Amino acid sequence: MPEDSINHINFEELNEKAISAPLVSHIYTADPSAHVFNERIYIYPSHDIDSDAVFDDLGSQFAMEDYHVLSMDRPGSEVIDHGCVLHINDVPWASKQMWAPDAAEKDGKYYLFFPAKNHDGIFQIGVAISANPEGPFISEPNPIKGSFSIDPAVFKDDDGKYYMYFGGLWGGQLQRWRTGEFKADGEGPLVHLPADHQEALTPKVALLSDDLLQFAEEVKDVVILDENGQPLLAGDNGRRFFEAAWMHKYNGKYYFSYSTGDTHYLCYAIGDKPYGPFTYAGRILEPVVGWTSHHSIAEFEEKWYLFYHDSSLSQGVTHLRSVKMAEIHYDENGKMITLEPYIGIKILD
Ligand code: FUB
Repeated sequence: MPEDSINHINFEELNEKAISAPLVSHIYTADPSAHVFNERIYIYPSHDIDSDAVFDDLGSQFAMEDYHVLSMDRPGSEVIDHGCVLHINDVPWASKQMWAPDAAEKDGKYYLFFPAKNHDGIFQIGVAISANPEGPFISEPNPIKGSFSIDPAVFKDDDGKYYMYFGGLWGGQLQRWRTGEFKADGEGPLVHLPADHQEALTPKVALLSDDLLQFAEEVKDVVILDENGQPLLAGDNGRRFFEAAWMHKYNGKYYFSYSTGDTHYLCYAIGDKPYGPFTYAGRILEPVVGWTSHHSIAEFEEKWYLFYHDSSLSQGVTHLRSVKMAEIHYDENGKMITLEPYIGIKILD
């Protein structure tokens, strides 16, 4: 969302029309990854803070230093903040910017997956472990070998296999890995991006090892196709992947969802296998207040919920966001009904 349009928003009216309120307001939280563990809803968000970092298109202002875990008995019940569960000072390999995390459970242990910049300024993805879903988590000494970029989302399939989806453009550095090696040359978010007529950069996926601490295979491309079976193009900004990957399964189909970044939509694409390909299927959420849009999807007692964020509590400050949740619905063909975050108010035309 253009920064100058924030001046035109009446936040009192916007909050009245919002389909949901921030789940917590004592801290800023974003990028919610929700899971149901032991019949309780756990949310693993980023913990947004104000900082002296410059405001730029590489997201330097997202200078987060730790993670909190939120949980609740059920939708609408009291939300507990379990406090700081992992701090960057306790992650030997990381230097700054603890961005969107996710979590998974296996054999009674809980794994927090998180991106951060290493000491060379390159994003990688790490793992931290706890005996409890609410942490605290102890970090592994090194990041996942061969990991890069941001926004890990770990999906457990019905056969017990775990896959990590990840990647993000601009500040998330995915474009710098086009050749398989990190290209450090050039400055700014647009360096190394494909031209508009070329195929869009793809998010990534890898099967995880049995202990969930490493990739068990080479990283693969997640291809998103258009209605003609062709890969989406880089210039298709309203539909192509930007960041915030998520996977859920509905009626036996794989739903890969993501943010389109600079066009501010949450979209999804449907496939028959965890690796895809996926065919673009539509929008989940229209633009929210704030530049970023990021989400997860989880089922609780046979209802489906979208966990997302906006910057309404901070009155539009891009890097001070608040986690929210709203019920989602599917039509009889499995199409997700697009949510408007504020009834009758469009943030973008
Ligand atoms: O929170 C920092 C970054 O902003 C996330 O990693 C992106 O998905 C975007 O929400």
